[in-house]
Amino acid sequence: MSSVVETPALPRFQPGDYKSDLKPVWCAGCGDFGVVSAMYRAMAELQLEPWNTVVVSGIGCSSRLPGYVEAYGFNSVHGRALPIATGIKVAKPELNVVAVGGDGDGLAIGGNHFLHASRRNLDICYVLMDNEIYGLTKGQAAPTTPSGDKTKSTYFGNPEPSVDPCELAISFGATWVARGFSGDMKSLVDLMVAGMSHHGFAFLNVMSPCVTWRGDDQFKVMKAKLRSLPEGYDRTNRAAAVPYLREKEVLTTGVLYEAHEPSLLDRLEGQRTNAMVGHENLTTEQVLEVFKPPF
Ligand SMILES: Cc1ncc(C[n+]2csc(CCOP(=O)(O)OP(=O)(O)O)c2C)c(N)n1
Ligand code: SF4
Repeated sequence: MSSVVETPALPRFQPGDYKSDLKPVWCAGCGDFGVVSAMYRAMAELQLEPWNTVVVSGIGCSSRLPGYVEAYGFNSVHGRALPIATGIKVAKPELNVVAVGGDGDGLAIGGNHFLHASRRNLDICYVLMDNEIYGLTKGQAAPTTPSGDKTKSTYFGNPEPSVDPCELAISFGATWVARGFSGDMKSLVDLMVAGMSHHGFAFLNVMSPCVTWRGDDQFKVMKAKLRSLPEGYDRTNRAAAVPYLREKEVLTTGVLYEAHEPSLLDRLEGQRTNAMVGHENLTTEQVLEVFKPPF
């Protein structure tokens, strides 16, 4: 009897299949290269179909990322990645929706949308590429620029207190919140896979150095501040992350918070189902008559 050795089937998509024909124009050494590479690997791990996936961004160096991914993409308007991602998810819930952008895009002009996207808890994975500066417009202070830091717009040192994006996401109602580093590929891929698989709004804050406007040692500075969560950390406790996020000079990485709650679409579907009890066999015209506003 001849023995047939079966070769295991290769996955349908390899990381390289998600690489578009567009060559990134980021500066050599920009942390965003690590983020897009991690995204190719995470997409391959999840075997996401490019034709069922959309990557949406605002404006900024980091917001160029959708152009480098072989999927649907939308490099939209400054600060508007999340409302556009929300519209896409509501109109086409079957799509995998990933939103990306910078700390300026997402926390300054787009800060209001971050609040509402977090609390609506739609199935969107939001990757915030945090270089603590406005890169594209040449180095002005952003909401994550540490207080006291000199930038092009804060010559005597940043007079404003900075915000922690993860603390904001947790208090706004995001149901999965994590922090990674663009220089730690393995952990970043794992975080992206987990965030993209999460049911609900997943927020991933990726520390991603800007070598041009934050100094070419920002990589080292960020790396020196990274700390992992301790063994036994309870990520289901909403308040547990806060002390770690408020530690000065420390950037805590890993999954800080995770909860399993209905998304906005689940809640709407629940309302629709309840409202239809007793009206199951009606025609569309009859449904419109039953639910006519009483004025
Ligand atoms: C309505 C509007 N306001 C301001 C700008 C100018 N602008 C473009 S990108 C940007 C900030 C980009 O910073 P960030 O989102 O942190 O991305 P990075 O370039 O650092 O990746 C600003 C202020 C704009 N394009 N549109
Ligand atoms: S300016 Fe900064 S954020 Fe923009 S591409 Fe260059 S290194 Fe990256």
